[in-house]
Amino acid sequence: MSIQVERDTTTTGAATGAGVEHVRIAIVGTGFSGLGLAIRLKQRGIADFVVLERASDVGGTWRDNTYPGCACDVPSHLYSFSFALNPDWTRTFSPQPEIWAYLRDCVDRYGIGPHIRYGAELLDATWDDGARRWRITTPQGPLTADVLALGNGPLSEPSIPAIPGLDGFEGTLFHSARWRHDHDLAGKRVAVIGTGASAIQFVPRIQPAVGHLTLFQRTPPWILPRLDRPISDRRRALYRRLPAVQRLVRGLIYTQREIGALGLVYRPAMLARVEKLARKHLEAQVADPDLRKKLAPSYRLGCKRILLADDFYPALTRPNVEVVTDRIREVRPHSIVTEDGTERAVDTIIVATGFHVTDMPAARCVRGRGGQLLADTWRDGAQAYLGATVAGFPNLFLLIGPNTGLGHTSMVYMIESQLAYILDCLQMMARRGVETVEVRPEAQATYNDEMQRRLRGTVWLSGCASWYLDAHGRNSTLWPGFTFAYRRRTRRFDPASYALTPRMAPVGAAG
Ligand code: N01
Repeated sequence: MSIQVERDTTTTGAATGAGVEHVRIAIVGTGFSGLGLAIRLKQRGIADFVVLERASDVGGTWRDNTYPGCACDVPSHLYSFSFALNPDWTRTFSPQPEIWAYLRDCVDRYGIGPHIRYGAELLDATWDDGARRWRITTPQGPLTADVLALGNGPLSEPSIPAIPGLDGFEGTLFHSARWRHDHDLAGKRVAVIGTGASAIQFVPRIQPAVGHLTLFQRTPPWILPRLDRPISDRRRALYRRLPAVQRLVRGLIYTQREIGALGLVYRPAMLARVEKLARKHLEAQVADPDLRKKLAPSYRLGCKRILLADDFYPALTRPNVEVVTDRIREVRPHSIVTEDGTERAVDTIIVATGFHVTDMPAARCVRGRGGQLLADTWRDGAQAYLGATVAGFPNLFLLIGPNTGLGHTSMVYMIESQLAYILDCLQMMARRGVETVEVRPEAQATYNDEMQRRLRGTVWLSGCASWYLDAHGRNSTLWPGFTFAYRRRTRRFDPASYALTPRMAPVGAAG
């Protein structure tokens, strides 16, 4: 019997009859996620993929965040791919330029460069159910792909606060993730809005140069000593000669960090000891009781991201700094007015107000079966199965999808778990002649019920507001457990949770 199917049977990696290029896999983004997937594909001998990058260089958030003092708050040895350890980290917490250089080096080392399309921002990705492929649009033109992997990352779209009058500010205004290096801050009256992980890193760097710095703090963060130190030349030479030693150090750091999950997820009461440490840190660094009071958090440590800094509090004690805790009422062309009516003249405003995490903009350009927008599917909160696949969106993989974020250790570990899952799925598809995989709605629902049940009682739902929670107060961001538990669940692709469609025979094939 001959099976007639009306679909494009163009071989992968080639232009279709209509001149549209087709690839097996399209990856969005060149941060740790997108590059990690590209490297893993290459290592498996799969070369039929493209990586779509909106900018003109790789690196994702580590390319975009160039503010003074930008560095990782996860120890260097843990913040790299397990298959590409870097013996050359110069500090125990790597500065941004080193991480960015590491990612660029990975591109060269694994030959990813030819696969990357620069200036190729994802404008639209629509699942074509007839052709069983993704139709993708970027400024570089159309493209189709069997599989789409979104590695655009949760920390890629800066969030600008909705403060009345901000648009009409006539001085210089920028977000910390879009630092204006061309704007000289020397002697300027600078306002910084926000006291999150970004602000606490750049405030100590700009404080000595600016004329006056006003720090607008809505909620004080919990801050622990950072204890960053250089890694000696001898130590680095040892890691180069004996990678096993570095791997051992990495393992020890990993174990120590996992213990942190105990307090955050299972026994928030354990965090009381850490809170004591943080309070001592504040007391040791800030003598002025009024300032200390402003900086003391009144919610449970860990509810928001725990920050590490040795130089933030001291910077706030300098004579040219004022910490303002009154809410901002409005911004005027040359000033900021707080709720108590005080008007402060400023030349520059730096908003360090975080990112669109729970309302990922990329979700507004991905359409699944029936044209359903991912953003609409997630109207009541983002959810996915294993943070990786979404019902109604065949052959779509999310990297760092819902409930895969962490408050205690390296995201690279979670990313590598997801990569293993995706690769196992691709292998299964090739082996079994499967053309599409789509998670079953009931598997996704059961999984998300479990996530939300496990999140109850965690420190993240202990009463503070944070970017971990969506507009409905639901934590759609963090993984509620140990990272090795997530790895165990993603080690193998589980076809039973999916609807699988067999590959259609090409037109005219004998059956
Ligand atoms: O952003 P944030 P971030 N008016 O969302 C305040 C990662 N990261 O860029 O707490 C006034 O943490 C907001 O106040 P509140 C890391 O995962 C990693 O600093 O909401 N203030 C808060 O103080 C991190 O968590 C590294 O009350 C407003 C701040 O802005 C994530 O990126 C380094 C406001 C936002 O803090 C984001 O960090 C840097 C408003 N309307 C960043 N809106 C590493 O080292 C918000 N705020 C790996």
